[in-house]
Amino acid sequence: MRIVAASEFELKREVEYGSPEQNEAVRKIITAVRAEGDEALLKLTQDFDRVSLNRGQLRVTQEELQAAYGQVEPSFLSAIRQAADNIRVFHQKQKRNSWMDLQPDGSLLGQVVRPLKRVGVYVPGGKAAYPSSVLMNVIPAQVAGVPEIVMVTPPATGGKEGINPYTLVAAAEAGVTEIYRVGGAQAVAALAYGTESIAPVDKICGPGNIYVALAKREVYGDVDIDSIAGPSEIVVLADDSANAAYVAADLLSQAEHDEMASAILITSSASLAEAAAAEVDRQLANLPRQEIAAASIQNYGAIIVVDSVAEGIGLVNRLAPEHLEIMVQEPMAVVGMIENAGAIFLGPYSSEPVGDYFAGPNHIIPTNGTARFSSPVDVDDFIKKSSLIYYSKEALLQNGSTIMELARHEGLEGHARAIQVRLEQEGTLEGDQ
Ligand code: HSO
Ligand code: ZN
Repeated sequence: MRIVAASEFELKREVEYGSPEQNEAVRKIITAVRAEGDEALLKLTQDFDRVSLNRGQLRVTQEELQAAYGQVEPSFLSAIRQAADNIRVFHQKQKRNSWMDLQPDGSLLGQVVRPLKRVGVYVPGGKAAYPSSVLMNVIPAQVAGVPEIVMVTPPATGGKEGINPYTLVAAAEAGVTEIYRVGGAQAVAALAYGTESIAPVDKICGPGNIYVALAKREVYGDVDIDSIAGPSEIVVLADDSANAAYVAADLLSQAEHDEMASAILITSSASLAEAAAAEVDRQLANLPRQEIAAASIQNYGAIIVVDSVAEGIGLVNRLAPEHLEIMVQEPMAVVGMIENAGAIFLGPYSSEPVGDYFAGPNHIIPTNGTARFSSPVDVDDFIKKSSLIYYSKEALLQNGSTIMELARHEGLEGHARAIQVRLEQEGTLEGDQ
């Protein structure tokens, strides 16, 4: 793994917007699904997934769900339940209450918080179908009170084996209410606009391939979408107290996600830099996903040596990483100075996978420097708020002329008169015409 001085380090950031051909293909798919509904879904599933389904097979049945429980190990079920409990408890803390404030003049102001009614969660097929990500997308929606949570996922290629049973069990445990066997841009179109079998949703979440990402961008505005995730990122900030084997293992834990994942160590210790670089090589040698992790380390990885932890903090804040691990003598003394990071892991025992799977905070976290202005997925992503305004007669009489003043400055006489008519009927119109 390359070791560089802070002054030499340049961050590579690549955001995928797709080729014109890919965008065009996605638009065609969306148009077909809008025009032909289920018929288009079945045809596109045949074309792309090589699976022929009839309309009745689009929805996964209760029996299939039951069968999936029979196909997973009891230890998996127990693990997913413990993780789901922790995630639920954490997200319950984020719930907001509606509120109302009674003013002395008898008026009331407030905010009504309501869950979205129907949410769609995309789950990719194949190896990228992470049960943990199903929990992370679905549980916040469920805690928010969303009554209908729909999952879509491509049918397994070849058709016969059906959907990954681990995905199905995670979905059921998290509280998904409907599951459809459809993937790609066509699934996003179905969720956005509805078909005979799939009712449209208010928001579409979850990761997918480039076609899914482009489709989400395309339907945004007609429905809400979550942000489009980039490859995983980890920054470890460490001093000479850190254990090189732990640092290397944690870097590799994210490098193995994707050839484009980025794993960066920032350290004030030249000896840790050397030791961690050697450890990365040693551990890479027998990592099952060696190829992916090695490519990530090669192209996007770096060990950056800084003069001090303070300089390292400055660099972290500029990178705004998705995940930050702080492995310095006193992590609690550093955390207050971190301005930009999606999730912060403190000390030697808070390895990133603790958060990826289990602790409770969400693992869907802003990437590509967007932690500068955005936050991990949470309950707020699945609610909406309505403002409440009740003005008493007294309040209107007292403030009416001020409102009219503002309206007339904007040249909106109709607005002013809506107030004026009340002031005229109800009493005083002091100092006004
Ligand atoms: N680290 C990934 C989440 C994940 N890890 C899923 C394992 N499974 C995204 O930040
Ligand atoms: Zn991960």
